[in-house]
Amino acid sequence: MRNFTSVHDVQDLNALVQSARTCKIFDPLQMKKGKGKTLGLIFMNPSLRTRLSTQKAGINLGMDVMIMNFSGEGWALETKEGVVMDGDKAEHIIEAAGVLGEYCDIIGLRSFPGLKDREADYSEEILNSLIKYSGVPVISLESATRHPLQSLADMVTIEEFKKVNKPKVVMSWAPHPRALPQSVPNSFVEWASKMDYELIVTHPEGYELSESFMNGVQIEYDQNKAFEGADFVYVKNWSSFEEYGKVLTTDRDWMISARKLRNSRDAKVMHCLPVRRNVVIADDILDGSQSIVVEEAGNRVCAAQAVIQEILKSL
Ligand code: SN0
Repeated sequence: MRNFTSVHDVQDLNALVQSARTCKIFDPLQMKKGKGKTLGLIFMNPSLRTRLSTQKAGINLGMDVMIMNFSGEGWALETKEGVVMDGDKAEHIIEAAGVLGEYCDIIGLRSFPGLKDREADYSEEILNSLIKYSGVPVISLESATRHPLQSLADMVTIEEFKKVNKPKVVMSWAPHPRALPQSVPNSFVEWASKMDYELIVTHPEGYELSESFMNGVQIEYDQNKAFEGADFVYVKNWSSFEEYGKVLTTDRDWMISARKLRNSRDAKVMHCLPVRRNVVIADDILDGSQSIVVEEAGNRVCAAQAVIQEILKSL
């Protein structure tokens, strides 16, 4: 594997999930794998889990890790090619990427969508320019359309907690006051549909995700019905794909609470975090035994480690 931007970069998904689980067992030899190599992590947007778990993964592999917050600290970046740069953007991605490639052996990039221009967001301009001009492997730390490190950690978490061979996994939309990316849900369906799960997506009408990610995954518009017999409920808000970037409803009735899950099979509740309490998920779930959101976040380290380890093999 050279780049890690989506599940399509993964040759053997089950082997990668297994490798992530193995990374949890401390092995002193792992510290040698990345010795003398530099991992650069570039953030255009805020981060807690992705930043620290990827840094920790790099440290566990013996790498040197450099982190830079571009928003605020870097030069304002131009990403369009062939433009006259006489505005407020001081540096072009072409040079910035080339320079990062001089300093780093692997680069991670977080770049959220603008949620205004669907075509621009879904073309993944910044991520693709970094791949094109850096000359080194690139890891997505959540791009405009996907969050593959999160999804890998999610698959590891389901594998760890599942009690039946083929669990019923329900991804549910939940209300949120702001317009959020489709990256996490896009990525989750893309990964979960490749696993041996009964996968169902539930959301209000108008929140259909792009068919290129859904690929025929079943939608159940009745959330209560979707939750019947569920083993896992994966909660996430996203803004509309069709009416791009719009918040169509904030209907509080879609919030996940203990009452909502009473017909599930004592479903474990997952969320990528940060989660707004009593808007997205109620306290009675987050403070109870059904929530596995912290364990899920813990798995971000072994997921990142398995990916970096795989890329190091190609260097
Ligand atoms: C991001 C998202 O993609 O939805 C990051 C998830 C890993 N979440 C947010 O931006 C939440 C912001 C908020 O105001 O609650």
